[in-house]
Amino acid sequence: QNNISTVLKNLNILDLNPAYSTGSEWGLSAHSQILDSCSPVDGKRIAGVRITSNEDYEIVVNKAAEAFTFWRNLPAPKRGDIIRQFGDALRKNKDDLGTLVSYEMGKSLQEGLGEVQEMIDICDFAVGLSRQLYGLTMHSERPNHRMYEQWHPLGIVGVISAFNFPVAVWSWNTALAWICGNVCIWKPSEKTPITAVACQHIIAGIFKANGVPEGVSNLIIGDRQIGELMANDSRIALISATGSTRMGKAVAAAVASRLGKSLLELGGNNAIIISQHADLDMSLIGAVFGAVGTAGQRCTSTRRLIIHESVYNAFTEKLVKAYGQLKIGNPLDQKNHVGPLIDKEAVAGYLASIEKCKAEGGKFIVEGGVLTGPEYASGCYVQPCIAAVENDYKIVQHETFAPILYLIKYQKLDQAILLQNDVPQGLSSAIMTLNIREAEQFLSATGSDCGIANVNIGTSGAEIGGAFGGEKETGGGRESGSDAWRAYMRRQTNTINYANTLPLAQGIKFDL
Ligand code: UN1
Repeated sequence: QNNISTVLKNLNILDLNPAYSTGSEWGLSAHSQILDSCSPVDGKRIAGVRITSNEDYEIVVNKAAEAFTFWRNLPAPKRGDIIRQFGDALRKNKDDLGTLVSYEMGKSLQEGLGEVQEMIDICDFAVGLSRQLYGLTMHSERPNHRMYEQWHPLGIVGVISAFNFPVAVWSWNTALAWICGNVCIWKPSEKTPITAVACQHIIAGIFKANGVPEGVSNLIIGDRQIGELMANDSRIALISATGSTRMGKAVAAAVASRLGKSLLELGGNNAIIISQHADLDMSLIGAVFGAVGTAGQRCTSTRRLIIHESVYNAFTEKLVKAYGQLKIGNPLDQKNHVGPLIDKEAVAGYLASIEKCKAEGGKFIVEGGVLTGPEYASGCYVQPCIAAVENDYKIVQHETFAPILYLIKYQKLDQAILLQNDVPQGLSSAIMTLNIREAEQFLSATGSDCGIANVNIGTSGAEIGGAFGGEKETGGGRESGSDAWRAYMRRQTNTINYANTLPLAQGIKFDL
C-alpha cells in the first residue's frame, strides 16, 4: 500500500475528484456524482473522479474545437517532435504508470509495464510517421495539369477505451491522431479512470512545456450516457471505440446516422489450432499465456484450442499440468502469473458462463471457481479453467471476458479452419504447426477470416507495428501500425491546371 501511495504521488494523483480536463486545467465542479475507483487487487479505494456533466462536456468540446485551429497549423514533424517528448516522459514514468495499471486494472506487473511499453512504441512509430503522411500523385488525362492527393486532419477525435488496456489503446489512437493534426477527447472506462488521470497529467506537462494550448488532449469521465453524447455529436469527426460488440453496435449506429466516421475494435473469440505437426512445448506457452494472461480479459485472449485428435490427449495432459502450476494472486507480486478479474460483476459473468457451459454439455478438465482467503479478499480472484466442448455451444460462440478455455477436437485441417472461423467474431487466430503447407493454407484466402493470423505464436500480444483489429463482429477497424493512420485523416484530391485554356475531363466540349 505504501508503494502505491508513492506511485500516486509520483504520477500527480491528488485525489481532487476532477470531472474533466482540457490539458493542464482540471474541472473540479462539485455538482456531479463522484466515482471512486477501487482496486480489484485488494478492494481498496485508489482515488475518485466525477462524472462529466453535460455542461462540462460542452466546455470540453468547445475548447477542443478552438485548439484544433492551432494544432492543425503546426507542421506535422513539429507535432511529431512533441509526441517524441511524450514518449520520453513515458519512459521516465514507466515503472509508476505500469504499477498503477497493474493495481487499478489487476493485470500482472509485467503486463502493466508491457502496456506502457506499447505506449512508448507507438510514440516512436508516430514520430517517424509524422514525416510520412504520404499521398499519391497521379498523371492527369489533360495536358499541363497535375493531380495529387493529400491528407488533412479530421478535427475532433473521440476515443472510447476499455478497462482491459486502460492506457495503451488510448495512446494507439491519440499518438496517431495528434501527429495527423487532430485534437482528442478521451472517455476512458469508468472502471479505470485513475490511470487516465495519470496519462493526462503526463501529456499535459509536455504540451504546456511546448506552448500547446488547452484542448488538444481532453479527458471526460462517464459511462454509457456520455458515450452516447459523443456518438451523437456531429462536432466529433471520428469516434474510435474499443469494447464489447454490444457497445460497438450502439456507437456505430449512432455515428452512422449522422454519417460520421467510426473505428471499432470490439470482441474476439480467438482460437489456436494445434496441429499434429506442432511443437507442443512451444504451443503450451502460447496457449496458456493467451488464455490466462490479463486473466483472460484481452480482446485477443485465447478462448478456444482446436486440437488435432492425435495430439489431443498429450496436449491436454500438458495443459492440466501447466494449470496446476499457475500462481494466482496479487498481480504486483512478480511470482504470480494471474491477477484478479476487474470486478465482482465480471466474476458473476465468469461463474454464469461456467454454468451455461455445463448445461450445454461442457466437461471441465480443470474446474473453475472463486478463490477465497485473505489474499483474495477483494472477491475478484478466480481459478482459470478448461472445458471440453463443441464449437456450436451458445456459450462457446460468446466472448466471456474471463479465463475460461474451451477445447475442441479435429481430424482434418479444413475442418479445423472451418471451426476456427465459425464464430461471430474475427479478431485474432493462430496455428501451431511446423508444416509449411498447413501454415500457408491457414494464412491463405481460404484460411483464417480474422484480422490477425499468426503461425507458431499465440493469439495475444501483438506488436504495435502491424494494423490491429478484426472482421465481422470485431467491427472492421484497424488501429496502431501499418497505414492505420489514414483513419484519422481526410483525403483530398487536387487537380491543378497550369495551361492557358480550361479543357474539360472526358473530352467534353463546352464553348461559350
Ligand atoms: C485489447 O485487448 O484490447 O495484442 C488490446 C495484444 C495487445 C493489445 C490487446 N497488444 O494482446
